Amino acid sequence: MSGIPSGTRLGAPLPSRAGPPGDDGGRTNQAGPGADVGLATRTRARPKKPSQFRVLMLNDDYTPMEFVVIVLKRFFQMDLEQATRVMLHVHQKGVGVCGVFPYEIAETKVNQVMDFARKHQHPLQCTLEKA
Ligand code: TYC
Repeated sequence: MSGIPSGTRLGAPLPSRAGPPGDDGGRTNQAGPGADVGLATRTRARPKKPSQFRVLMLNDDYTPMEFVVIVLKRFFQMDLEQATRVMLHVHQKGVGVCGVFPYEIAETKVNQVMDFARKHQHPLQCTLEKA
């Protein structure tokens, strides 16, 4: 383990871009050859790419297969074939990926699925995990 958070971009200089006075886009804090100290903490000229989250569907014994297919089509824009494949994967393996999204979108989808399942009185569970 390097101690550098995953997602930290090493080496590649940032494209130059106008910023506040004294902001050089982080270049002055870039370490020299062989030294990675400072790279993880340097000032960012631009916000980080939002981290991604997998939305997971969990199997249960009671939710009808047809309902899960409807959910996958409605909230994850899958066609019938894709939705059926993912539903069967979850049915057989216990868990499956519905999609990968920035946090707020992933969280919204989880809530939409859970609300929809509750409204139809099915115990279907959906959750998210960092990708
Ligand atoms: N196991 C359910 C059944 O046999 C079907 C099912 C599939 C339920 C996927 C949930 O995420 C799920 N009716």
